[in-house]
Amino acid sequence: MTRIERLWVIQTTSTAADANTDEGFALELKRETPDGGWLSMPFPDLPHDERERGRTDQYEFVLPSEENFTLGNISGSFVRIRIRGDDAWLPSSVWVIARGPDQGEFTQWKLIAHATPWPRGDWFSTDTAEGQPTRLLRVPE
Ligand SMILES: [Ca+2]
Ligand SMILES: [Ca+2]
Repeated sequence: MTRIERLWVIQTTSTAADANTDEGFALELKRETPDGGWLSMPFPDLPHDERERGRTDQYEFVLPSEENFTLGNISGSFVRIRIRGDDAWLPSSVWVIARGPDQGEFTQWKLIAHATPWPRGDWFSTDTAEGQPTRLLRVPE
């Protein structure tokens, strides 16, 4: 069982009107243990204006050492993005890639979500008239 050490989120903001935002976000992973709840990690701040229309942003997350998510079990059904405010955001694509410990050429990788195109009605917002505060990154059927 290979432990996930790092995750990357690569997301493009839609070009639709008002798709951009300056709100904060968290990446949340459902723990594999029963009643384990969700691990919530804030998206790091990048040194440019993030989530502008048409912009692609890439974020790296290092999982806390005490967390034990495994490459074999993770999927987009256990990963969600949370918005922290009511300036709604709409992506056009979201990719999530997980990596095990660095073992050189034997390092294990897994693509765990490739929601592209992102459903055009699936806005993020804490204002439920405009969207939902969290959305899973399930691959569309
Ligand atoms: Ca912005
Ligand atoms: Ca907006």
